[in-house]
Amino acid sequence: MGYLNNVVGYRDDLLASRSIVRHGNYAILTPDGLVRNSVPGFENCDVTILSTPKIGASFVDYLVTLRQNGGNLQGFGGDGIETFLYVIEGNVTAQAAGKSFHLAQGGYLYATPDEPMTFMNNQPADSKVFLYKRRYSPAGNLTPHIVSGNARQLEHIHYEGMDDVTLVDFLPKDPAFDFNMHILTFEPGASHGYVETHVQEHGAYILSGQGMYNLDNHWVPVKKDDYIFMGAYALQAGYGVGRGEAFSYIYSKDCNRDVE
Ligand code: UGY
Ligand code: MN
Repeated sequence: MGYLNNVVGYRDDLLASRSIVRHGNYAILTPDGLVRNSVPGFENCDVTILSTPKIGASFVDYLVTLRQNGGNLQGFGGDGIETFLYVIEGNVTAQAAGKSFHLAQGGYLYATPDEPMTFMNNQPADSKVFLYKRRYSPAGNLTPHIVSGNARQLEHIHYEGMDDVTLVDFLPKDPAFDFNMHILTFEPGASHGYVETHVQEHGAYILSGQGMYNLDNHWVPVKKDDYIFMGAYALQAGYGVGRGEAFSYIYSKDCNRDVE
C-alpha cells in the first residue's frame, strides 16, 4: 500500500474565497468565511466579531443574529465605551439609561459611554443587528446624548453634490460626538467622485446591491452582506453595478477630534 491511498481529493473549494485581509490597511470579510464567537453577555445569539484593534481598527464591529429570546441583558458598553446598534432584519427591544426603544428594521440606538445598552429579540423569528463600540474620546466638557430612530425617517442628502449618490447621517452634527454612522447609497453606475484618502477609519456592512470597490488601488467585487474594513489612509472609492437594487452600505466614521 503506497502513501497515495491516503491522499484525499484536491480541495479547490478551499482556495475560493473573496475575503481579503490586509492588516491595518483594509479587509473584506464575506459571509461564507464568518465564524461564530462566544462572547460573555450574549445569550441565544450567533455573534461574529468583525473589525477589532487586532486588524488595526480603533473600534469593534459585530454582526449578531438574535435567536428566539436572544440578546444581551448583561449590558453592552458603558465604563467609557459608547455603542451603536442598527437592526438589519427583524424586531428588537433595546434599553439604555432607563428608556426602552422598539426597533424595527432600520431602527437604531446610540448609547453614551456611561450607559451600557441591553437588547433582546422581540419576535419568534431571528433578528439580525450590526453593532459598533469604541472608547469615547472626551473633548472638554462636551457630553453626547442617547439617540434613537429609524433610518427610514432620516433625510437623504445628495453626497458631495451628486444626483445619484445619497448619504444619511444617524447622529447629530454636534462636537460632543466623536464618530458618526451613515448609510451611503449608489444607484447602479453611480460612483464616488474621487479616490478618498483620509485618516478616518470605516467599518462598512453592505445592506443591498453590488458594487466594485477600489481598496488601496485593488479593485474588488462586493455585494450585500459583505463587510469592509477601511483603515486610516486606505485609498477608497466604489461604484454600484447591476440593473436592480442600489448599492448601499452602513458605515462608521470617526469625526470631530484632533489627532494626537
Ligand atoms: O464618508 C466617507 O468618508 C465615505 N464616503 N467613504 C466611503 O464611502 N468609503
Ligand atoms: Mn471614506
